[in-house]
Amino acid sequence: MWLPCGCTSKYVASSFARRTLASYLHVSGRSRCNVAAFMPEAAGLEGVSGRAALRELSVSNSESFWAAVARHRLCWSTPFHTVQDCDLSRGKIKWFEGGKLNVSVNCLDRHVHTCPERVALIWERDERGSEMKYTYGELLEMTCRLGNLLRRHGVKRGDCVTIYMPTCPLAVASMLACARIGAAHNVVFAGFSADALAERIRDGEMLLLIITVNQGVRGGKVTELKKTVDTAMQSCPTVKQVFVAMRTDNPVTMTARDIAMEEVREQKANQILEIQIQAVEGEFDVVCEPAVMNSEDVLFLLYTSGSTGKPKGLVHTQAGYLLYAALTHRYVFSYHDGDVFGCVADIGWITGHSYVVYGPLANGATTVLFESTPIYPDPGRYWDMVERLKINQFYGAPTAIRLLLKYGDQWVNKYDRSTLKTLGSVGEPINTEAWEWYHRVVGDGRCPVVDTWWQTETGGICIAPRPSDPDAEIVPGMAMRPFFGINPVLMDTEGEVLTSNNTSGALCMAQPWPGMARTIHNNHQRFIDTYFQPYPGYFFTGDGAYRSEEGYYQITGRLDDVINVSGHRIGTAEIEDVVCPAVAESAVVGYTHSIKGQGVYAFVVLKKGIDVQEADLSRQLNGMVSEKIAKYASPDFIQFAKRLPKTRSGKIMRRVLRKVVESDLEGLGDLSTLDDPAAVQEIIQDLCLCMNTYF
Ligand code: 6R9
Repeated sequence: MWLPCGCTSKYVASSFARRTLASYLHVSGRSRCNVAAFMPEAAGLEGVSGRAALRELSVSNSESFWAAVARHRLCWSTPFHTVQDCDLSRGKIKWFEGGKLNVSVNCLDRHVHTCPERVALIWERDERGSEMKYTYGELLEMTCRLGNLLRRHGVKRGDCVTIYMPTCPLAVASMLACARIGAAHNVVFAGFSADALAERIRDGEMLLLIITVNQGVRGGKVTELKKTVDTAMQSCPTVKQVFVAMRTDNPVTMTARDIAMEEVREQKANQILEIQIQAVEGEFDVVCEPAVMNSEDVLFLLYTSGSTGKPKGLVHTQAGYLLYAALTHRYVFSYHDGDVFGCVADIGWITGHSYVVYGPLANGATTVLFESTPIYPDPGRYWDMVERLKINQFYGAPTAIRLLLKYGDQWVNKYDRSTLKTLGSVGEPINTEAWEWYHRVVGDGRCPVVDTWWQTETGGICIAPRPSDPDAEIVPGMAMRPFFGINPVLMDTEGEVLTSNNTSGALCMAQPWPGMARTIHNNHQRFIDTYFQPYPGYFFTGDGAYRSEEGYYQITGRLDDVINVSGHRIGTAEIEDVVCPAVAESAVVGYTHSIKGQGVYAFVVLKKGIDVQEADLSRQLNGMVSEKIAKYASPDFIQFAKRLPKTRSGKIMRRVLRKVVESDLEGLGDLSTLDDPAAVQEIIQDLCLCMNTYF
């Protein structure tokens, strides 16, 4: 049986609940008052008299904390018996075992139960002023229809469905439909090329079905998504069916494998009995029985770049992920019932998963689906949208803020932004100038700006200025404070924990939390090697951080070969792996870029005896990277070199190349391990020439 939200009725009243609640919570009357208003379930935790005490307890007694929150915020069909069973040294992470639930029920049915007419989604379509609203009732119906459709086409619990769609209601319903029937989803960013899509489909041999649209529309430009899928299919023999929805009116060529979603919708009307339509509570006539899922069953895979050429399919599971997304959404942004939450991320990234879809919907929020770009049709797009949709929390990326800052304040001031209460930033460090502009101009100096640090791997926000006391200071450009249950540590180069403040080191987490990824699809060893082996007993984030005198955290950037272009992670090795017959070897590094945060700089060594025009080859290489990966990964600079600086064992010294590109010749460091230090001098000379030809 599925229980309504709040979980105060049947569940808490059961004797099991009373028993387990007593064992997890130390109920105390003392601390009820002020904490209860902030977080109702925390009122029962012993010794919690204020927010600081709550934060402390969430780390020192994280089981009590997470048990209380999980009981209060999720609807369970069977309660969990074990809060956590984790061993970071082995990469073993399990939360809420024994518990059974369905994520789509938590995101939809329980809100439909209490307020079916509440708007769940506002689709801010690319065409300005043509937004569409969908209530929780409508989203549930769409999800159920899709769930039934997937089931009829043989998708079972444990299967995986690839979704290659722009941000739109059907994409959200597809994700939730998978969750409803117990299938995992694998959303692939619709900006990825056919090769990148195919690679992500092939990585999991269980992937058999794809949902896409005929064409995407973004910034007034049409992208041929269905054609890209067709190309990808040439190397994906396991895919049996492709569902195609229509975003534009332009027909596309359909093959025997393709099924038009519109036709399916019409067919369905004639098959009313077959798909078991029942009348439930009056107007909701479409029923798709939710699968009863274990807490640790897979909810989704999401591919992200690592420091090798092969992207990692990170796996998130049901209960822990949903709980963490919901709690962070509620407290970092101070989301309250009735607010309109505007996260402009694409659903193809983890930010879209956690703060466009799962977090807001679990909290019964109205969430915005942004299909366009910050400058289409003009640089006022975001703020016009804020005025029209009455957005209360706006969550975006520093790269867009930097871009808009350059267009000037008038594009912001034109629009009424008085509904805004909190501004968020994610994806990369936000520089002080952009932070201050965001705060002063966009937020009129009255909205807290939360710089949120987190990763695909962490599932949700781990470090952010809020929650904290309403008047607690916020330092520009700093993520600052760990979230509930998060215990960050900094490590020195010897692998020792740095205990003092005013220090920098490798950012690790000393404790597990429910939102963290559970494994890398098909490669648990890589999961262990990447995240748990570098600092045994700790989760290694791959980022460096500085801890200030006051104990606040500031992220300083990646420590591995991953670069961050406009908030999109890309492994340098992925770009280097794009092979061109004329190229003998290449090395890719990131450099500081005023809008994108980081740009891509490629050093290329040609094969002997090759006679090509460098400009032609540059164009060709750029085209190949766009085709094999995505446009954003294309190098900004390509420098042709005679040779690359290498160690005696033959490893390319990217550290040195990074310094050269950043013009930090003082910081080149120890060159004694180089096979031939003259190679660096050659590169420096050529770099000057190369830069001159570009500017
Ligand atoms: C959510 C997301 C994760 C990497 C992460 C870090 C960088 C994200 C940041 C930030 C500085 C912030 N990053 N947020 N760096 N300040 N507030 O972006 O996930 O795509 O997996 O990227 O992005 O380097 O390790 P993902």
